[in-house]
Order: sequence, then structure tokens, then C-alpha cells
Amino acid sequence: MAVSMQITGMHCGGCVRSVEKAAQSVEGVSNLSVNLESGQLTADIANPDLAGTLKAAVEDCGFDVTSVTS
Ligand SMILES: [Cu+2]
Repeated sequence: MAVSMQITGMHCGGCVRSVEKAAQSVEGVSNLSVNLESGQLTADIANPDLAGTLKAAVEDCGFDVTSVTS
């Protein structure tokens, strides 16, 4: 299933890489894409519970997730 999140606090490519790294560390996440300009993360997740895990992983590296759509 697909999930998308709106992230605030990303200012540069380094921030994007931090978010990508955190998101990719969550097992069951694939086809990850993080866009700096829109602040949007999109990915496929293996089960619905991973949306919360993914949100927590992004927040743990210092960014705010303002919405999750799955
Ligand atoms: Cu940055």
C-alpha cells in the first residue's frame, strides 16, 4: 500500500538524506521518495502499521510530520 506524509523542517539536500536514511531503516518500506520543495515523502509499505513506524522514524531524526495519508 502507498503512504504519503507532509514533512516540515527540511531545508537542504542534507535534510532530505537524513529523512531518506531514517525512512529506509524501517523494514517493509520500499519505493521511497522524498521531495525537498514540496516536503512530501511517498513510499510503499508492506502493512498499514508501518505508517506509524515511518512517521516516528522521521520525527526521531528531528522533523515534524504534519499529515499522513495512506
Ligand atoms: Cu538541511
